[in-house]
Amino acid sequence: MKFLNENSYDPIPIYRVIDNNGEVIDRREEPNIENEMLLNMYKTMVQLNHMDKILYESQRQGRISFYMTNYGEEGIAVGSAAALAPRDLVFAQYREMGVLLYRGMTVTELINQCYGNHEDPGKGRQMPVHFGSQQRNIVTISSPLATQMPQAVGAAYALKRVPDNDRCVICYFGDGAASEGDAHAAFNFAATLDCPVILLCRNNGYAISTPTREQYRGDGIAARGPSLGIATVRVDGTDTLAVYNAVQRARKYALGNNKPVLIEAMSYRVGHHSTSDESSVYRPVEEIEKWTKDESPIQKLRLYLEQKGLWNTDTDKEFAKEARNIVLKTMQEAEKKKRPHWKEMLEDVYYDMPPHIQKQMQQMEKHLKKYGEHYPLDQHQSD
Ligand SMILES: Cc1ncc(C[n+]2csc(CCOP(=O)(O)OP(=O)(O)O)c2C)c(N)n1
Ligand SMILES: [Mg+2]
Repeated sequence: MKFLNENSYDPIPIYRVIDNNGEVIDRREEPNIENEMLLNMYKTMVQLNHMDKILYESQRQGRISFYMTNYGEEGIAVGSAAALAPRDLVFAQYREMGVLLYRGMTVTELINQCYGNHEDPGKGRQMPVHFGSQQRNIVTISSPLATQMPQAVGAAYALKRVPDNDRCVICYFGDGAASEGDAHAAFNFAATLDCPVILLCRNNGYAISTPTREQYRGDGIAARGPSLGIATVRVDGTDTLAVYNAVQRARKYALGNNKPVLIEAMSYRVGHHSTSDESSVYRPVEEIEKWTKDESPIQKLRLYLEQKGLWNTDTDKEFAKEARNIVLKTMQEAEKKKRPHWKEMLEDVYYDMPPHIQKQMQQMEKHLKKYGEHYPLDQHQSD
């Protein structure tokens, strides 16, 4: 008799396409992506980076209430989005703004959401970065961790039942979210119901202050896949081309076989968890420096593009300026836009407003007629 443990197996290797200098490790694995698309991927990552810098600062200045940066994980969002079809359904966690940008959400739309002004499709009823877009097949983000996971699997099951289905589902989640009960339920439903879903774990080393060494035992999230009968790969999440290949092949496999795929993308959360966190309290700065200096996904893709003769220092500087200016200009515009009408807070929950909400609306109306001067109504849209 012999007990098996994680040392009974070799660790699952990390799939890579380029090294830290942007050099292709094995030419056979270099994806065949057109130059224009490669540049678009890189530019989206740079745009995301400038949005992060400015929106983070704008929270510090009290202009928005909350923000979460994507530093270090730009390649996961953009590499995966580029490998999907726009019709594929996205269930995200909250650190995947690059997917939305790549899907064509404009800087204006994203910033309007963060400001919660009247042009925000959520009408200011969600926290910043809780985006959604029906038009782009992106389901609105939920704050409670792992909410999206059983939902994504259920949606994939529904798609499978559509005749001649050509859409898959991608579900993004963090290493911390993977500890939720819902994550385990989602994995097992995906496997046993044979759902065409890509379960993409962003393993960035932390769940707020909890490092992954305290989050799980065994060989990470990837090791759970084979045990449940899910095709699995572990990739370098700072290597945009490796993420691209993994998701492209996962999509083909998921749709071709009506089966799930688990991808564990290894990366590092370079920024604080959110604007409500101060990570220097629980991790050494040297760790952050290492990942910023050697493992930046933006830098790796830039070096690859430079080697292909598609990009250089001048184009980089010029684009960075453009990317920064568009964020600054959009922010100024977003700030001037009025907040939603107060009535919006009671609308859209039910298709037809039930009597008890109608009553609250009338009470509020009466209240504001009498005491309106005590509220900043001039900042909101009016009738
Ligand atoms: C059910 C639930 N518990 C706790 C939280 C608080 N919370 C928000 S984000 C987070 C960490 C999640 O870490 P991870 O899934 O690794 O994602 P990352 O932030 O690293 O991208 C926690 C504990 C929550 N939102 N929902
Ligand atoms: Mg994490």
